[in-house]
Amino acid sequence: MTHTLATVEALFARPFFDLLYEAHTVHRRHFDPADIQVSTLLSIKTGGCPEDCGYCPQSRRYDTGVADQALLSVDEVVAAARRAKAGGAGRFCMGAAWRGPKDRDLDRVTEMIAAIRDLGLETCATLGLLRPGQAERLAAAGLDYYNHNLDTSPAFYGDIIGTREYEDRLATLARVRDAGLKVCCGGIVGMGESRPDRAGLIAQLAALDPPPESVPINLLVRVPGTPLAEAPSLEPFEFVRTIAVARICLPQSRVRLAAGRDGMSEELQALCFFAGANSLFAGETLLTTPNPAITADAALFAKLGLRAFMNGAEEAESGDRAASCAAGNGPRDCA
Ligand code: SAM
Ligand code: DTB
Ligand code: SF4
Repeated sequence: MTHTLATVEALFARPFFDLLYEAHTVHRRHFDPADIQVSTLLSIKTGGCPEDCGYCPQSRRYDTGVADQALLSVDEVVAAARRAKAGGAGRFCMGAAWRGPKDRDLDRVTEMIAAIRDLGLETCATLGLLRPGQAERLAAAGLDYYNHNLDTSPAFYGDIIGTREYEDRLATLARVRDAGLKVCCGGIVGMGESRPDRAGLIAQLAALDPPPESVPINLLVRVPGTPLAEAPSLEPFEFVRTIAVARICLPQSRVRLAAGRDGMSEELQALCFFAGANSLFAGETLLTTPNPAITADAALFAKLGLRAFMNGAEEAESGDRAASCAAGNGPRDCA
């Protein structure tokens, strides 16, 4: 189904319970609502980034107190991936504070990817803009997902970022797709954007062909020292609406309740899961900012009857893939 800016705005405008009911109905048609995909993040290269993204504590233009850290060693990253697996994660996501990687950087990152895959984890990387040939190198190393966010609507984008264009992001996403990687692409809300901007972001995501397999919806983490440190807080029901609209417009994608969970009540997170979020980042730090404790997430899962979704790599190990596909909650390549 085609979603224009106008149809997405119309979804946002629906009465709250009508919207939630439709989103939850769509959700159940495509997923088991008890399954939550769990990723763990690690910042493999931190701070000192030349870009000017107004939300980001890792830009060297802002004084945020984030300590710079050069690219970690393969051993350090593999040790973190082992801990993530022991903590219940199915996917390990590596983030780097680069405008984009140098070919030399990819020598080490590709080694990391191969080693983490060998642990039976899915792999994801978010390294910035990719040049021709770089996505192919990541795919050859066995990378499953590449994360690159559109962040916001085309109209609001220039208010937040000056050092890269919307079109640059779309070009990287096309390279990722053409290399055969799965796409993780979403955005951030709560940056002072309008509702039409939130609708514009979702319309752009839904227009990607094919749509991204994974869609992180981040609630801005307001970091002191960044230009968005004092952004007005987003009304919580508006955040739930954003998740619900994303679910309706991207019915087969995993919609991730991404950054911003640390400040959310259990009740708000539960509403987000009901509205169609079925993925999250687990672990006490995102890239540089806090995230709920694993014990807190485990308690919430128990209260709500949720469980960590078994990913493709684990299914291959345990032989449960066919059963999961038959139940209609397997990976998208089940068919
Ligand atoms: N440097 C690479 C890039 O920008 O593509 C990869 C890392 S970057 C930190 C990954 C994503 O994290 C950004 O695109 C943005 O969507 C998200 N992000 C960064 N700072 C955030 C914040 N303070 N709150 C919410 N999301 C944030
Ligand atoms: C995404 O959409 N959110 C994650 C991940 N992809 C890389 C990053 C959130 C970063 C939040 C700010 C920080 O911890 O530095
Ligand atoms: Fe750099 Fe990525 Fe942060 Fe932008 S979001 S400043 S590119 S690390």
